[in-house]
Amino acid sequence: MNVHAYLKERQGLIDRTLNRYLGECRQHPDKLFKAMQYSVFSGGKRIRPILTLAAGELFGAKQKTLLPFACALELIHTYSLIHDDLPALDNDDLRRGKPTSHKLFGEGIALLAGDALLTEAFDLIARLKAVRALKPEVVLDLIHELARAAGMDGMVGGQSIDLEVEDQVVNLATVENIHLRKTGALILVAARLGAIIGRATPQELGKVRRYGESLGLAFQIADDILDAEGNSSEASKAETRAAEGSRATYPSIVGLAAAKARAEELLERCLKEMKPFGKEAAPLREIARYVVERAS
Ligand code: GRG
Repeated sequence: MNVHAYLKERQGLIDRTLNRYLGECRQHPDKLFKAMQYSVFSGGKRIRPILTLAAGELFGAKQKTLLPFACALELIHTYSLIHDDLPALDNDDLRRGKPTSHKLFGEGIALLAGDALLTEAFDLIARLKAVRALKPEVVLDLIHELARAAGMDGMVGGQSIDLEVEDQVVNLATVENIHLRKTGALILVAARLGAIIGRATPQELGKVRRYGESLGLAFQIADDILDAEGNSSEASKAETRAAEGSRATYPSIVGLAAAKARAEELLERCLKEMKPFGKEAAPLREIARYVVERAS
């Protein structure tokens, strides 16, 4: 399987679907909608929605039922990036090599664009016909999983702990806990949503959970390795942060070689969890390889 061709095809599908869903929104106020569109279509890799599709398809779920949840996740991810870039948090001028939302639209509109994207994510799920084909109790479970992963128990909670320990000397366990929540929760839930829609058994869901947890942590370690080696579009930010001494990362605590070894170990765990599914799980295996090998 050619993972790059696979990802490109899937990115196209997600982009077209997001474009269609946003096209159906109330597109006013104009400036707010433009700010939402700008960040949604500024070159994200779409890893989270692609994971939802891949996990769902492994269990035979229909693409049209998976897409609303996949796209909702991408909207939530986009909101988190907009807010993370604001002066109150990371105060970044660039994201994906382009001006951040608040640099173009002002802080107030950027804040609101993030809020609106988060709300729109749940509106999508509530309004789309394809979701109504699912049993109401399944939809509620999916919404519950998504909300928990995005909120205090997941991404927002992780970001909050990250802020609390800023400028403190932290150990590896704390860094892993922050990563598992701040970055890992959305990656994990991306795979879980697909598997739940595909009616995976509890045993299968356990495998998907362990795959998603390992992948989430590996994703952040790989991202930090790319930053540390100056190979990411965010590398200049990492340099600034390193100069300020504000953020503990896996490579900064254990060094680059050990961070790479840890990412490889997590990749092996992902592959092990997917082994029983045979060739049907090739996309999930290749996504994990892609995430880790980007940084090796
Ligand atoms: C502000 C609510 C709130 C949360 C902030 C996700 C997050 C928490 C902050 C974003 C900044 C950051 C470094 C997060 C770590 C996760 C990460 C590596 C995000 C980038 O994800 P990619 O690589 O981004 O999937 P693209 O650009 O491809 O969409």
